[in-house]
Amino acid sequence: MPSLDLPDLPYSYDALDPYMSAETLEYHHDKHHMAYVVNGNKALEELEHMGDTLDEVVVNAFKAQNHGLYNNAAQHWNHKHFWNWMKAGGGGNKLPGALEAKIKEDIGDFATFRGQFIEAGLTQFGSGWCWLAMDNETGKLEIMKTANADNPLRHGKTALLGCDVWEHSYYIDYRNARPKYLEAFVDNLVNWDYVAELYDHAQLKAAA
Ligand code: MN3
Repeated sequence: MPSLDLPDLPYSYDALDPYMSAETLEYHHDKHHMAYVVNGNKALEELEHMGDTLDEVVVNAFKAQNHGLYNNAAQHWNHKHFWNWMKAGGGGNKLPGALEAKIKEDIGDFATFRGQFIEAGLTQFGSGWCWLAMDNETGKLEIMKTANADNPLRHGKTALLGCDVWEHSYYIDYRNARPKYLEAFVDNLVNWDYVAELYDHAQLKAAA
């Protein structure tokens, strides 16, 4: 596949204020995400073809036990989506209907989903991510958490929503208060339209 590219943020640096500051987004996007892109490209340069798409590269790097490439390519994947999983004026319980019904069927009502998602982020020891994901075999939605760069792809699951619980994502705005950051993410930042878009795409893929 072509080399990894750092995408622009889909909003201005101060768009998510006060829930996520411009300073956090500048460091997180321009420095942390950029480092994954640069290091991922360095790892890719030394290898034969690792896949046609970023999804394939992530899964193939894991299968090859190439930790350097996996960590950077997976973090690139995670952050590409993470910027889109947030928007100004987002969050809360106004979910597109089909997605809301599916969450209710597989996980529970919104309060149950919210509680489990936040709990997964809180109990991820050290750096990592918490997720709303769909199992590719059963089609069921579930809450999961992963350490460091790891993501649902190599577990046979499709990520619909993820929250970065590395300290670089919240320390400037929340210091060590990870619970407050996770609450702000769910209540004020989630871009449910993007989550619904990924859900629709996963449905089409499952039906194909
Ligand atoms: Mn991050």
